[in-house]
Amino acid sequence: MVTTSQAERTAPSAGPEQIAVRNPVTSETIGHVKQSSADDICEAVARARVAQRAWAERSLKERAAIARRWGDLIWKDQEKIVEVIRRETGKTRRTALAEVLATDTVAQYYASNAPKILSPKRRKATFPVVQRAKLIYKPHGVVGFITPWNFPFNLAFMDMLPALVAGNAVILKPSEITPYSAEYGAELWRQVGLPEDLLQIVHGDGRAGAELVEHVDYISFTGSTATGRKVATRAAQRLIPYSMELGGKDPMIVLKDADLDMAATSMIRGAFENAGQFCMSVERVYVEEGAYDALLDRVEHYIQQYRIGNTDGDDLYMGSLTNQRELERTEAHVADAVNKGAKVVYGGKRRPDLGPLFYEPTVLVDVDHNMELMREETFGPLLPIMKVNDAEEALHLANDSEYGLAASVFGKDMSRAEQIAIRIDSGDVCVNATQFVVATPSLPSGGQRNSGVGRRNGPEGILRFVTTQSVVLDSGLGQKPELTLLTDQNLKLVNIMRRVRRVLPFI
Ligand code: TXE
Repeated sequence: MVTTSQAERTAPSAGPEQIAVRNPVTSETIGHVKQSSADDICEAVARARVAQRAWAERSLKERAAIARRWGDLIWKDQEKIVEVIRRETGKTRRTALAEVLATDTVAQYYASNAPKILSPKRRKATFPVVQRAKLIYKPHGVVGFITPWNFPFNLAFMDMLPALVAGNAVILKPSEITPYSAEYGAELWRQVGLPEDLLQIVHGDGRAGAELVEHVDYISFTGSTATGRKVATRAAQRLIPYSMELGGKDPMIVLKDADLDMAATSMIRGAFENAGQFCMSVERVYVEEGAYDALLDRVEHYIQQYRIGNTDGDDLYMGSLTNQRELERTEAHVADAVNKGAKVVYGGKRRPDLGPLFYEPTVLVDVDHNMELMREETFGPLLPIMKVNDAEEALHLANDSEYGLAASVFGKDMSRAEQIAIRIDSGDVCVNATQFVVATPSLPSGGQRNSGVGRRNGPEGILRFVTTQSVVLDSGLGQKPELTLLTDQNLKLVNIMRRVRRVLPFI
């Protein structure tokens, strides 16, 4: 197990078990973390089990109060967090700040709502008066988190927050590409009084992630569909519950009555936020024929104003990509599309003058579903726009995907837009907005098909971290000791209850 103090930044000459962490803008090595061994992980889980018992004894209100304090602290410390995130991701100040603010909204939501969501619930007893039936919630124990590099602060903590409030201990394995945002956030948890060993971080590549799955009582994974499938397979073999937040290929549909300025700016924002390294990026756009030319005109107008750069300025919309593999995949998707007849109307090139991993925000037209960029997740700044005959064709194409994470529909007739939106096979959908489900902490967010299993946020996002215990309390009123349950008296009672419930179903 590697704690903050152990994960000190060591000299670049560190040994083979150390993983180098790089600043993607400067290529400079900013530190190393030690790859956790199987023994490290095993010991971390054992310590977490001890800490969890005492934590679960504390009241929900107390646990929620610590989450609130952590939210307040990250709000106060946002400048420093932004700096830590930027150093290992290369994103803009504003995008890094969005990670902090989004995490805070989740902290505030669960601090306020978890006590009610997890309070014991009364259920209907089979024999009212004689019996009481109730449901109580119990934490799983030790919950493991395996998280990616694209939002290294937000994705490390947004799911962990409800797990902790629910009474679990947590072990986090952040991406080996971006371990320091997680380390910094964990240090802030210690500052607000989270007990020792309740939140521990283990480091390393997939080997550490796979080892973690072997020991925990629940696994929450955010990352690629391919790795998610491996993790889910192992979790199923161990019969532990899990949730998977995986990739997406999110469609946007623009209806002919849409406000085209709003649609154009939203698709630019939605496609290029975090340089497109966002599972909920707008990845493909379908525009009704009647609006197509005017929409393209608006996109070309606004894209000229979309500033990218490598400075600290708050006037930038897009920074560097975080990893070389994504840059290469983005280029490969553009090359494949152009070979098959697509046209690049804006961007389409690397920007080595800004840094080794910069790529221009890129708009493509004349695209179709034979092209990789309309079917595979890109994780780079591409915006392919396709003309369709009508909304039905747009819907058909939107649903022609192995993914089903988020989607959006733009149109002034809100009820028509909503009718179309809810026919898209996705876990999240917005009308005249993009990515706003995940920014609404009261709503469960997550994917269908290859985009995942389970939901984060909302009551569903905390209920996944507890198991239920159902309790029946029988007063024994009017009962005699009997060797069978189906006595004549009980049979009469069943008969009466059946008739009563036909008339008064709420009893
Ligand atoms: O993900 P991986 P990568 C998508 C996106 C991206 C692709 C690959 O398309 O291009 O995934 O990204 C750990 N057992 N998304 O390679 O490999 C790993 O160390 C257990 C979508 O970064 O899935 C890291 O902590 N764990 C996405 C985490 O899994 C393993 C976010 C994610 O790594 C493991 C990121 C194993 N066998 C990428 N192998 C989203 N949904 O937001 C690796 N890991």
